[in-house]
Amino acid sequence: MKLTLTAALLAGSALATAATACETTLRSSDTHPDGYPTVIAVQEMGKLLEERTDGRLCIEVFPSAQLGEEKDTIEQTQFGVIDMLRVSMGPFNNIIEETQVVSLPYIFRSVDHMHKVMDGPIGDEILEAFSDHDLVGLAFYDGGSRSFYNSEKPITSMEDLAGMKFRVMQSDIFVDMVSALGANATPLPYGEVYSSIQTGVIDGAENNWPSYESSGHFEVAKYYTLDEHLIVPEVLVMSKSTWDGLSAEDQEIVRQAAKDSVPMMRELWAEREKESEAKVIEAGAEVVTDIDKTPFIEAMKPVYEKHVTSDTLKDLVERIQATE
Ligand code: BDP
Repeated sequence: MKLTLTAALLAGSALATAATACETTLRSSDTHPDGYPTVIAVQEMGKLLEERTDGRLCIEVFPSAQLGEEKDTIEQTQFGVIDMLRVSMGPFNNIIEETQVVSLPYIFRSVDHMHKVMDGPIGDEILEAFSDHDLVGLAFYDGGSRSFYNSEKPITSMEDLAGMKFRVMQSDIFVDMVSALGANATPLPYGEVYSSIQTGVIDGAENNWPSYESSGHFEVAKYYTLDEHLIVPEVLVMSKSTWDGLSAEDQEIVRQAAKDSVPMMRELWAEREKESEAKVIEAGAEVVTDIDKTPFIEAMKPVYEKHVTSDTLKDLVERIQATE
């Protein structure tokens, strides 16, 4: 039997939790359900923390948006009500300017390009930007690439999107991105997407394979078009007030444990992308893979013109594009 990395880690974590008694348990929020790569990665980071601090620090992950939708949990983490948060960079766009650069459509040529950028000095600068907003940026996780899906028809060209209504994450860039493609955007919390498609309030949304699958959106929106307009990394942050309560030594251990969870997360992600794709296709999703992205990329010029106006963003865009 082939035991996947996910299954192996889940089996291990059940044993580990049973034996734990921690001095301080950090509460970490995630919108995704148990077993999702981001949730497992933070649980694994918690195990590293527990080992490396001799039980001074552990992490408990609250999955499935138990602590709230992303926009609210960002605020709660800034206020120190939640200690840690794994979230998409998208919902940070209206708060932290530097995060906007990774939300620009087609800014990354590929996931490899995104890794190169986020693993280097540009990624460090973006993590650093969180510290002006009562947060500490710890690490970036994978979020694959995002594509459109809908309940109405297969989208085979940009023209097919005309007049359709899509949910986007709560960020002005995504609203303008959808408008530039000739469609209408409705910013909504993630948890409202399923019922909004089901009741016809929107025609569809956009996301990566694992989210499209785990949210069940494929059940109500079976047409998925691989236009891959966004590659938005995920970020793991800690509340500044929690951080300030840690010793310098523990801060360093936290930072390192977060970084050490990244390679494992990427492996889990790659595995899950394939599993999710296979699962939705098996369940009847119709996938359009043969799509000419050139018109989509060209249509994004006004989005860049409107949003990339400050020196900070212009410089980041230039350096990202120059990263080989
Ligand atoms: C998923 C991200 C999650 C976002 C969600 C969304 O992992 O953080 O909440 O998309 O579209 O891919 O809101």
